[in-house]
Amino acid sequence: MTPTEPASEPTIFERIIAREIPADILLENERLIAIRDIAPQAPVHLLVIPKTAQHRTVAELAAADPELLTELVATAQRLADEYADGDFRLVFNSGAGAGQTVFHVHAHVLAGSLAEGSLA
Ligand code: DGP
Repeated sequence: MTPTEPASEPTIFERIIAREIPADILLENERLIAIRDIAPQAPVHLLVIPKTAQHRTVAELAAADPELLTELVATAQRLADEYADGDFRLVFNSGAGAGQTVFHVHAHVLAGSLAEGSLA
């Protein structure tokens, strides 16, 4: 970002990470946080969120920090083991046209039957 560009507003996830907004936090370490989705589309609907706000989409994360993406996937499995029977869907919405509403990369971890018409 150049000095003339305005700083973008923090996303809702940055505000959750900063504890400015409450959330049901299930797991947190230096690089990731996992919370329950506020509008669950399945009996288990969790979000795994890298703490860095640098990456908007999963492709950006994969290109910049593949180890963090690998850690995110392993974390999704751990959560599915703990909060479901170990089976889960992992959904990354990439771009507004695909339903992404928060432009801070995050994975939806879904277990159990999805709500009608939903892929998170
Ligand atoms: P996406 O549409 O892929 O960008 O997913 C964003 C998700 O974030 C969506 O499923 C709803 C969830 N969400 C939005 N605001 C909040 C919030 O304040 N708290 C929690 N826990 N989840 C939120």
